[in-house]
Amino acid sequence: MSQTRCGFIALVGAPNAGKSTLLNAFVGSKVAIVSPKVQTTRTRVLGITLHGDSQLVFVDTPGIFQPKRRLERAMVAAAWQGARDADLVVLLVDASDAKIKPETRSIVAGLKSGGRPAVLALNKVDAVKRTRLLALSEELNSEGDFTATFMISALTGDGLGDLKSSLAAAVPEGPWLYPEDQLSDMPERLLAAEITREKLFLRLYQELPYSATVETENWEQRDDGSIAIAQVIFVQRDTQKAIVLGKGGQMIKAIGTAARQELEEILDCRVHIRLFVKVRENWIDDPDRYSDWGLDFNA
Ligand SMILES: Nc1nc2c(ncn2[C@@H]2O[C@H](COP(=O)(O)OP(=O)(O)OP(=O)(O)O)[C@@H](O)[C@H]2O)c(=O)[nH]1
Ligand SMILES: [Mg+2]
Repeated sequence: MSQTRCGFIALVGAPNAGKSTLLNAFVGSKVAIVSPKVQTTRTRVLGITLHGDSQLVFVDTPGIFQPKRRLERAMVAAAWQGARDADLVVLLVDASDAKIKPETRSIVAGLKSGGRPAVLALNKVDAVKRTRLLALSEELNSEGDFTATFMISALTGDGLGDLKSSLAAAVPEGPWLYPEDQLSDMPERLLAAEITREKLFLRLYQELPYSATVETENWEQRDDGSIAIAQVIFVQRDTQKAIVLGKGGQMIKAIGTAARQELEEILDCRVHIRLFVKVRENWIDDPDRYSDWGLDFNA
């Protein structure tokens, strides 16, 4: 029998680089939520996949940026922890940005000073000119310590095969740590809450600059095989509650329908969702709101 390999591969990068999109593409299933808004991912999310004799455990992390508030500090701390715990680190950079973001520069410096060689992946090649990619690659390689550079599109799949084979060859020898068919370690209740948060963000990211969070309060497997889920959307102000509800309750209804449809696909059964909106001015400073995500309140 050939020797198996298994390793943790952290995906790090500035907010919006496409880390969660890449994780989902590698796993071939929606594991982490994605939005055009920065700071979508709040905590470490695992996506597990096989390549030949290797089991690759991808660790999606929140984007790394200069944190100001408590939740942001906890998110950035979780991201660096993800990088420290991993066998390999992939730094994802949005190549379609006109300039290298200061956040990206600080991650490059942080990896270097931590003595962590990383793989550089320039993402969104579908949206950039080739000449720009080469210049960007040169500039980043002169600043940081990268073992290899890949040009990819997490969206179209371009270049993902090469990146995956290279990572599969680089993870350490050892037994597989997860069952072959496991895709993630995220509890279903949390995944369901994340999906609703994604639908909320996709519709309202301009009106609700991340002052909302979602929790699954109840999860009931019914005799007819369907699942009934009750969730609470926490917002900080009455005006935000009105926005989430929408005229005649239309907004919350649309969010619920979109979340239900996606969950039915993932869970492969009928799903009923009931959504409630609660105003909690200080949810962002409430330790209870952090524990579901495994974030450190005191980071
Ligand atoms: N054109 C293009 N867009 C992409 C690509 N990869 C990701 N995106 C888009 O970039 C946006 C951000 O993607 P995410 O995967 O949520 O980014 P992230 O790095 O996880 O962001 P945070 O969780 O906020 O740190 C979304 O609108 C994606 O559809 C790509 O290869 N090409
Ligand atoms: Mg993300």
